[in-house]
Amino acid sequence: MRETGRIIKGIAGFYYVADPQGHVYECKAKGVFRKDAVKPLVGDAVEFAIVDEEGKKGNIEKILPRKNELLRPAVANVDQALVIFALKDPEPNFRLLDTFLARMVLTGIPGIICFNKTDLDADGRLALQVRSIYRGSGHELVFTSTKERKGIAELEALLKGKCTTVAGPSGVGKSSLINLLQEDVQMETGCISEKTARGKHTTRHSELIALGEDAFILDTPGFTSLSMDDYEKEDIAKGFAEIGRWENGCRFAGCSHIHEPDCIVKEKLAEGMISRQRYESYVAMYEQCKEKRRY
Ligand SMILES: Nc1nc2c(ncn2[C@@H]2O[C@H](COP(=O)(O)OP(=O)(O)OP(=O)(O)O)[C@@H](O)[C@H]2O)c(=O)[nH]1
Ligand SMILES: [Mg+2]
Ligand SMILES: [Zn+2]
Repeated sequence: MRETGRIIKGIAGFYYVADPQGHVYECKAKGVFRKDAVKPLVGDAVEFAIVDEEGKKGNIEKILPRKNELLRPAVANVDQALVIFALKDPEPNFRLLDTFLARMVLTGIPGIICFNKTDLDADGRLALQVRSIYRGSGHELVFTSTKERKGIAELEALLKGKCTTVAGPSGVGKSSLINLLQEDVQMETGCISEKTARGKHTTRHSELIALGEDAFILDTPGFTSLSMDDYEKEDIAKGFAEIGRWENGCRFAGCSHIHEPDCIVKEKLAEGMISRQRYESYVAMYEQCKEKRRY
């Protein structure tokens, strides 16, 4: 008998598929690799055959068409991405954040920025700095502290009715935030466990988690680098709303907004309409993309 379900986790060649009632089957994906040459992703809607009802085992027969898919994190069918950084510990890597955001914009997936660990920014100086950098970016911006349970309701409101993938570097509090958002499942976080004393826990597998009735969130492993190698340098400006909006305003068609005269982007930068931090990310990404073309 064929059932439909959604892949909620994939570990070592097994896929955990939840049916509409929430029963989870441990599935293999024999056939789909060979037949369709696609690798199942967490978030995929699938048709699967139940092999053993008692033992809750099955086999994925078909991956249903995807609305979208991401490479990093490797997930499918998301409505939006919540990219989490810490205000400090670890220090935010703005280049990495801007690369992630640009990739989302170019993929057509709304990106929400969350800065966690506001408790480490007692005077609010870091939050203020971050606000001014992302003011023109078009991305929703929220601040949270899992330690002081701040900003959680605001975040919840943004997640309602959506399937959201979480993304961000290791140690910023992704799993801690998800734990606060849902009571049932506890993701293991980076605290040193007193019982096992095995050290920090870091998320190694993406997992889809239901948050109440109508929201889903994907906890994902942290990443340390991202590139734009799969894009053309001309595309990058479109990944920055505050730069891309001036597309046709420069003297030269195809202006890189770096060395050319009569460049409206450089004018807006000088006027303070575009943040220097964002512009620098853009330039670095553009140069990196150009570099790759030489080889
Ligand atoms: N001060 C402070 N520490 C926090 C906060 N949120 C999380 N932490 C701590 O940050 C560390 C990392 O938290 P995790 O939730 O495991 O981080 P993660 O982003 O899931 O990390 P990976 O799974 O490795 O990608 C833990 O020691 C948490 O206790 C916060 O709001 N404030
Ligand atoms: Mg984690
Ligand atoms: Zn220009």
